[in-house]
Amino acid sequence: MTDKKTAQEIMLEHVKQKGIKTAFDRTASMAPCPIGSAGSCCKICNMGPCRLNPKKPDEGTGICGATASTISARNFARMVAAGAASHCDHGRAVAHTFLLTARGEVSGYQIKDVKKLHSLAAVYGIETSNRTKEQIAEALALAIIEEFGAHDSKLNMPKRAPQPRQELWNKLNVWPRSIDREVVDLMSRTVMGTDQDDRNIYMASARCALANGWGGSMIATELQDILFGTPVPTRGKVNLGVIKKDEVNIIVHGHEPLLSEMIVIASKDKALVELAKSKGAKGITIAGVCCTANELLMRHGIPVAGNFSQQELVLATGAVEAMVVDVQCLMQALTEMAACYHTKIITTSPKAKITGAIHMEFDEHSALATAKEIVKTAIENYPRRGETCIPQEDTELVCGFSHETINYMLGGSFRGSYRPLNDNIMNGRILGVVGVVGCEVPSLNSNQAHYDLITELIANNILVVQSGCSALGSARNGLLLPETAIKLAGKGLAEVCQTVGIPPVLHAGACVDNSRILVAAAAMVQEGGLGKDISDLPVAGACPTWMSEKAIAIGMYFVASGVFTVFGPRLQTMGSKKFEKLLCEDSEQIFKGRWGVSDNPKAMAQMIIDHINNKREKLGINKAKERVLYDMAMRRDLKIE
Ligand code: MSK
Repeated sequence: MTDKKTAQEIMLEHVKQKGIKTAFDRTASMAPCPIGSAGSCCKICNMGPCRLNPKKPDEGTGICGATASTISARNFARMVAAGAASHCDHGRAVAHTFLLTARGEVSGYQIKDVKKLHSLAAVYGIETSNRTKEQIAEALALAIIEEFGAHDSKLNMPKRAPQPRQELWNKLNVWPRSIDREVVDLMSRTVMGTDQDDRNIYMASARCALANGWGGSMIATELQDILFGTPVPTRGKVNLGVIKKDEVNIIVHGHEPLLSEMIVIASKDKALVELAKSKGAKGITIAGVCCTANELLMRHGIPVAGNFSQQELVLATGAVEAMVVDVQCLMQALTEMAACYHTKIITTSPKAKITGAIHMEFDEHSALATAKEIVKTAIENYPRRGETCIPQEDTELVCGFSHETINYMLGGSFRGSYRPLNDNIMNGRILGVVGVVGCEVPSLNSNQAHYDLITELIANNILVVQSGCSALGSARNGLLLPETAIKLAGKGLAEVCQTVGIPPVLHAGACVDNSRILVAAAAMVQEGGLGKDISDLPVAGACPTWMSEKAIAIGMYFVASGVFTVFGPRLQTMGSKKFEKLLCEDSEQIFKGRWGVSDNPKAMAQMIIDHINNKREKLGINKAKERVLYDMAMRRDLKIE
């Protein structure tokens, strides 16, 4: 990072001069509730809310007698349930569109990745011979939709995990039965007077989180790949400079790419481009924010204007004709910011309306028509544009590292394989692999926290796989550009990355796509040489800063899959040392994976490095094998047996 003012800093000064407040100002003036942030406020009934003193962990109880540990566990569980619900509902929406596409009831969508369709059909035991791709897709869609509401079944996707992990889930009774059931179960058991045992609540949280990671999220990712294409390495650009001064700018924001994919198509419609020109614009630019941005970036190289923390700043450029939002991570303050300019905020989901926004509802049956209407609305708004302030800063990046791409890049097109990765971990050139996820929050050190952690990891020869807003922050910092990042990587990692042609920080997609990391971990185990379960691998998870409940659900499915996962700067559980011990210590005995917490990125990196070294020692690969160049004398000394 340089001393030059960043685009974000320029925009923050700009809005300050105009007297407009943003989330950065509100963060500075908002002192977090110390009781809530310790997870010690119980508001699940009306006798309280009962507030326990976080300075005296585990002392006192609520009116009903609930201990700090039970209160913390319930609050934690409800975050897991909400986070899982949102990602899984995303999966449901995609499955619904997938079914309509298979039946030919919608236009604009198609079955693009037939190879992936077949491999997913195999997971679900769907017959593929003598069937068209549409027939296979319909059978697959019906089987998947069934998994959301089944009463007493078992999800299919966890069968992709290594055998010992499956056995452990069975033994612990945490194999998810169905997606909706696990969310309902967790909400129901945490109502006043039901489950009062912290460990029992924690186990149910794990089952619900697994229904997300190895269920709803994985369904969303896989079906989106089949519909829109599995990502391959793609170049793109990130930062506020991607907004064009002389074009109609449409920002897509949220998570579900079902409509935004159609907006990309609509923006290329000749009649609409001509209409834009007739209004004095040179063309139409689509740019993204948050994970809708990640989805379009990965598949089409659509530029990214910003991540979660910058959504208001994107509007403050004054150059956005319309911001089209779908679901999740939308700040309510968007409409207030938009009102300072000509910008129209357009909501599109029946479950995500914002007071003051225009609502143009998405329906798969008329998706392209709605998309065209939205683009037209933006174009007609262009002449109303006033003064603009667009920082001229954008950074190039390479993204698109799906599990299939990593497999292909490492092993080649004829036989994709994780063998080179496993071999390089075994010979010590790569120490291990870490999935770095999370949200950048509107504070000035959030981006720095992600940067400090990642640069420390790659300097120590650890390959990083990233997703969500964390990945977009790294892109802004130039870490997704192979040329830049390789300079910061340790010698062994840099050597491997240069040979294979990958950056040391791999962008794997949106926050829903963390399921790709699970599939990659399972593939590493299957490749052999690094143990029999995910928990044997020299891998870890990290989330330097987080905002959404989804992050807690993700952390929980990483841990329940056997991954040491460190969160920062805090978990909302610190009001109970007992519950904290369950998460950060006892979890290891239960799942062979546990939580960690640190508010210091360097310390977080050290925890991870120690963990990875520990795993390497257990695997007997803790000594880096130096390459020895033999001279003639040494060759003569070689004994031939
Ligand atoms: S959008 S959940 S701020 S990663 Fe997925 Fe970004 Fe976090 Fe939302």
